[in-house]
Amino acid sequence: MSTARTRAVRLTRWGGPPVLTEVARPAPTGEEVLVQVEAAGLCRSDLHVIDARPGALPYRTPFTLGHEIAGRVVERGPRAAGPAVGERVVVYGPWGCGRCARCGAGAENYCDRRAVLDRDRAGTGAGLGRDGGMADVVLVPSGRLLVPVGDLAADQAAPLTDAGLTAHHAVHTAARSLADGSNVVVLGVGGLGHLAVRILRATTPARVLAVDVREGALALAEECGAHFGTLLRPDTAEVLRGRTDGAGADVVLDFVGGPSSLELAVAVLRAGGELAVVGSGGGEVAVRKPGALPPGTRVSLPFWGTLPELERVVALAREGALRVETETFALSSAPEAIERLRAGAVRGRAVLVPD
Ligand code: FEH
Ligand code: ZN
Ligand code: ZN
Repeated sequence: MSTARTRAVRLTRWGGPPVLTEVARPAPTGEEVLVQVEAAGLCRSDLHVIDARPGALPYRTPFTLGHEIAGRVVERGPRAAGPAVGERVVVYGPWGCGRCARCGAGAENYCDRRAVLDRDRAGTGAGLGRDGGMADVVLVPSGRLLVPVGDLAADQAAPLTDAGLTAHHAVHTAARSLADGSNVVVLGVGGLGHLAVRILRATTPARVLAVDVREGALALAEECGAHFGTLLRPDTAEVLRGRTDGAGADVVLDFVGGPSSLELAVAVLRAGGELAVVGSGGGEVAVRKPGALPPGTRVSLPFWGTLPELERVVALAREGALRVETETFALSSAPEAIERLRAGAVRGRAVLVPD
């Protein structure tokens, strides 16, 4: 009996280019669920995976890329639970052990057994050592990892699982400092930053001040509801303090995480404020006393988000409170999309759609 073939964008060797190739269509067993992919978002972390040196990541090549997935359930293993065949879903991306206390609470992004999974090179999720969603189909280990999306458009749904969820988790982590009259600075208004602006305006009373190096990104920030936007320049800290009556930022959400964004964060933080470093841009900030960080600063390194938060993000989108700015590309144009993202030339989130 011939095995059906499907297409996938795969990393076949470390340091090599992703290639669109054919793979055997997987058949779900046990609790597994097979999802027909309708859209897969492209993330800066995909670039980190693609560019990783051999041995830098605890994954074995070859595997299919893509950890931001929306689609339709097409087949279920005999012990599968969750959404039925035919239901449209998004895939929760952090695949933990499924058994520890964190996973039991839906926080597989903080699985207690991550080190064991890494040691066993089991992969940390779709497109992250396990076959992902830049493909025609994706095999999901369990129905617990699926969230129904109803008739939400696929290009709107897929980015919710990473860009939306990560932005929501970062905002939620700093929620106690986002009271009425507070000021929040969003550094980087790309795939995650623009959704953070929308989530801040939809769920908090804080004044939102956005910073980016691109005029287009500031225009997007304004469309998403930012109260103020400014380009990153040597005097940006003074400009932001001027806009906050000298107090500075109660919260800084740094979606870049690079040297210059963190330098600005330290310069603009209010005493007793919060710094959430979300982006992995290679910057660092010394946490010491006395030091550059103002007294009382709380620093967090939020990572992805929890299943309950993903359900909340999907609900916000289905209520129309969270529209994602996307640029769609055909699956076969994945290399072009990857290079556009690398060049910072994508408005909002790049989303691949099987052609
Ligand atoms: C995923 C996997 C590894 C590192 C970072 C990420 C983020 O894209 C998740 O939001
Ligand atoms: Zn990501
Ligand atoms: Zn776990």
